[in-house]
Amino acid sequence: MSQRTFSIIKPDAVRKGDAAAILAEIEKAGFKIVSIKRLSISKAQAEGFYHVHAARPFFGELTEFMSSGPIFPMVLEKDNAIADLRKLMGATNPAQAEEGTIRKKFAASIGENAIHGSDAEDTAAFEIGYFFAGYELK
Ligand code: DGI
Repeated sequence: MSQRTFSIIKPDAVRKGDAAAILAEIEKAGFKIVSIKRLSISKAQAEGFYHVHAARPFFGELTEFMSSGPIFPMVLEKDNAIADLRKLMGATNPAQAEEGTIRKKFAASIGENAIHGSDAEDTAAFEIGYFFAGYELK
């Protein structure tokens, strides 16, 4: 069944000029890009997005990083999109990411790991709504 997920090309990848190469991997893997934009978010906006991680020791570092430069939030669609994007991304820590994954190719560290992807249907719905209005998702 066709499913939507939410992804972000993170500031490290945008800074390195890897955004288009990552988008190419995503399209090659069969995802349709439903909507995409380039913007910068404030630390407070990053804290709202990552609220589930608020108690984690890396929360400050994570939200500082995510507000450190432009990002590309996007909505992607394909059969099994949520699980398939997680597979394409690879492990959170690029040192543990499988060969051929986006994080293996483009991420430098567990903190600066190139790409975000929703981990479940409810988080995908929250995350899509955080960055996109309904009229942007036709
Ligand atoms: O769903 P993931 O992005 O693979 O990973 P997650 O939901 O466990 O964590 C969300 C993000 O938080 C992750 O992409 C990078 C950051 N993070 C996770 N663990 C660490 C971390 N950042 C730092 N600096 N150190 C960590 O141990």
